Amino acid sequence: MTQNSATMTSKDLMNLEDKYGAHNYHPIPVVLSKGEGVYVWDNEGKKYFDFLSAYSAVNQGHCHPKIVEAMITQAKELNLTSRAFYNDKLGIYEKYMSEKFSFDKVLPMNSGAEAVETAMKICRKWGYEKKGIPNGKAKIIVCGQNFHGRTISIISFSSDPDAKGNFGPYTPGFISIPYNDLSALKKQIIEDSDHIAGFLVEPIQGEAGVNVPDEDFIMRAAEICKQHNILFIADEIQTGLARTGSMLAVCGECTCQLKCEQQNTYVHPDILILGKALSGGAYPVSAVLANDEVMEVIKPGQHGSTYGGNPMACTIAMAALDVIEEEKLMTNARKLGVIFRERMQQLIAKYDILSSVRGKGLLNAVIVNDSPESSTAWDICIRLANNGLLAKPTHGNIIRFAPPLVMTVGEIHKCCDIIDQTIKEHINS
Ligand code: IF1
Repeated sequence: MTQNSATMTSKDLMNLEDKYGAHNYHPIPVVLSKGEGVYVWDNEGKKYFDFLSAYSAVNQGHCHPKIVEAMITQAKELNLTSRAFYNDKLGIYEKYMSEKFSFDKVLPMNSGAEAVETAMKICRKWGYEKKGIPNGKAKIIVCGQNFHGRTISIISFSSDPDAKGNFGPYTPGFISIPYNDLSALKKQIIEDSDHIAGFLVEPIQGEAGVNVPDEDFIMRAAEICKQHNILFIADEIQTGLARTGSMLAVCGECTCQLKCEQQNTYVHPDILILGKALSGGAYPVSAVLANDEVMEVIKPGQHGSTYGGNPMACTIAMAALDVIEEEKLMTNARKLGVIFRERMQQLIAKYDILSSVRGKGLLNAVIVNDSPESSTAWDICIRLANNGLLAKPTHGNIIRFAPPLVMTVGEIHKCCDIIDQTIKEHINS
């Protein structure tokens, strides 16, 4: 018989993971058993503000009633058919997605890494069949400090020794340039223009500690790609779907919500990759979008996945996207982001232990004024947890703050008070 977690302590449950699970993570020591909106509860019933949102998958808040409802209704009808047959939700979903994001076509996948792999396969194939790159010579330009997932091909172009080390031999065909460096991009393209099929980039680098590029980087990079017949591939798995204050981060400050009224500020990628919040955390759903000229290189039998495009995923994703629009999460993320960074600036002025804050919308990071090898950021996160706020350090001395986008102004102030109180406590300890 399976054990009942309700009768167990958090310690027991952590011990189980430690003993029976692979040690591929080092979690903050809390065991979560319930979530609602911006809150999660641990197994002992302690309530926390969630400032990770499952790495931006839970933009709509935990267990959003509309998403859960859609999920339950569909779960009772039809779960999975495979793509050997049509299903009654896929076409409706694909039309919805195409119209919402202004692309001709969608290729549905499940995890983020799978969608990135899909985009790279489409890009290479387009390179051979449309651009005329000699067989086997296609290259994709990527950026240093990138994070696009965990598959062998993706980690082949990672600059993180943990993500990459001892997983070789690596997949060839990738060239890395520094992030936010237009001249490096131009130089690389001019050197090898006939072999370069695409440029894969995060509009803001999440894993790198919320690395926000220059205002015009994305737009200029897209222009350069266009000039040289190179596909501009935006990985919006983390930055997309209202997280940074617009439906897509490539939209920048444009408020047209993809109706493209302000064409000048809107970058339309050749390939767009979405994941995470596409389901609001309820189910693994990812997608690759492109126009016909690009997407048509994929013919029957050339790519797929057992679960991709299943009716559960389609139904849940449409509900999750409806919620973003109905609850105006873009506007809210933008507004709360300004408040959060303002409040953090005040703390930075007050406490030497904090050195800066950066980010956009509700994707933010605070840099702790200590070496990445120090335990300071980790210790602060443990204290934050004790005080009812969950966040996790990255790269040793950076704390990422990314709450669900359904937070209220009152709540974000309350959270900033908790952070203030916690830093004070840490300094006095
Ligand atoms: C983990 C970071 C966040 C992503 C972008 C693709 C993927 C991700 C831009 C792959 C995934 C995750 C995965 C998570 C940690 C995490 C992360 F710290 F590593 F950078 F979010 F900030 N493109 N990001 O951010 O998507 O296959 O995971 O669905 O534990 O590996 P996936």
